[in-house]
Amino acid sequence: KNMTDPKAERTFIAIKPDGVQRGLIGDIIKRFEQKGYKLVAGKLMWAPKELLMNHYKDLADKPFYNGLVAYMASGPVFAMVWEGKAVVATGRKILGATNPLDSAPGTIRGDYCIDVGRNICHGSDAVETAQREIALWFKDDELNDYEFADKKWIY
Ligand code: RTP
Repeated sequence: KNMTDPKAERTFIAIKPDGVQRGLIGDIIKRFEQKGYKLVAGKLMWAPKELLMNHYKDLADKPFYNGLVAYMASGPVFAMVWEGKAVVATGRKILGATNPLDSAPGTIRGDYCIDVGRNICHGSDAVETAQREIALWFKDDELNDYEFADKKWIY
């Protein structure tokens, strides 16, 4: 696979336990799917604390870190990998600002939540972060290499 192809950029998107409990898996998948991005991997997973602590290790000194890990461990998460041109930055636009009171209407967080501690979804913040997070949450053989039947309708 040619990883220098901009259309092969990948991001890690997770539907947090509140998003799963509130029945938003389908809607969130729909938004990435209808945009034209390609689903490369997806699984429902009750994440171990060690995985979550590693995932959020850069936030370990924040006052909300323990609560964040407890929230993420409170139920299953729907973990996904999405692929396409500029999917990291665009994925975060689809999610909306971290604090749902700042997220624009039309974004996932803007449409569905209020509290930064219950903000429904996660998206990688940079291409390098995405690579780290994908490797943390998925085995190589869980990442599906395939092409859309006819990409000319998207690119
Ligand atoms: P995410 O990783 O979840 O996409 O969020 P982010 O990069 O936009 O935000 P970041 O600052 O990395 O925070 C990660 C998650 O921690 C929770 N948080 N709580 N003040 C608080 O209580 C607070 N601040 C952040 C949020 O769930 C946020 O998504």
